[in-house]
Amino acid sequence: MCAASGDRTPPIRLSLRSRLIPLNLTLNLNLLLRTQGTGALMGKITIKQGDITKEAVDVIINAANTRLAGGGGVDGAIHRAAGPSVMEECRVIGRCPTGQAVMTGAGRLTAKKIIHTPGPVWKGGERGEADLLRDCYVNSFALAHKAGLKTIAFPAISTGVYGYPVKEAAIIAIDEGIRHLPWFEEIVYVCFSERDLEVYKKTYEGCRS
Ligand code: AR6
Repeated sequence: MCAASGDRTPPIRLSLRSRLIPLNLTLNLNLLLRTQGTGALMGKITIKQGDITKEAVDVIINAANTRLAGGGGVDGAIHRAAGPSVMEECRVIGRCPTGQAVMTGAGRLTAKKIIHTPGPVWKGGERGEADLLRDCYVNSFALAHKAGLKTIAFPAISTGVYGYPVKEAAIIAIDEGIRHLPWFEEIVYVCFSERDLEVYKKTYEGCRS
């Protein structure tokens, strides 16, 4: 687990073998299973540079805004690539508070679904930004898990227009990825720039050691 990220238990419950138990307990159980040599529950984490709209995963995550109105950055790229059906679904849903997540179809994308999650705007770090960003990951993972989706790709939520420092955001993103790995076959972090890719790779190494 990533030491720099604190010890906050996510506000969700995930099922494992049809029982509902707190996430921290299921992770402990998974560690136990792994030490007993079954490792079957573990997925893999992939960090790459690229365009998330091209990812052949079950679900891609969109760094949306609370109005689900589309915009620039990855949000614009996803809506352009997916086509109008996704925006129509977003209009029906209406709004999504910061840190929460909603799911739509994926239109023309290879992915089956899109999860839209509005990240926090960075205001210096004292306005609950870290908790809200963590909520984006926790709620996206929970929604994907509930829908039976096994492969999931994230952009660097909040680190573009919303100004969240990439290193701090990467720690949260990867920490939550490691915590949720038992429920997914693959978790992909798609970095748009080479600089972000380096930050993510270093953060991942730091979290593992
Ligand atoms: N694939 C992967 N990552 C991308 C792509 C892409 N095609 N395009 C951009 N990025 P941002 P935010 C990266 O600004 O900070 C929108 O207008 C980008 O380089 O897209 O959460 C929404 O409507 C950066 O690393 O999202 C909201 O209003 C990361 O995606 C607002 O921006 C996130 O940058 C959300 O701002």
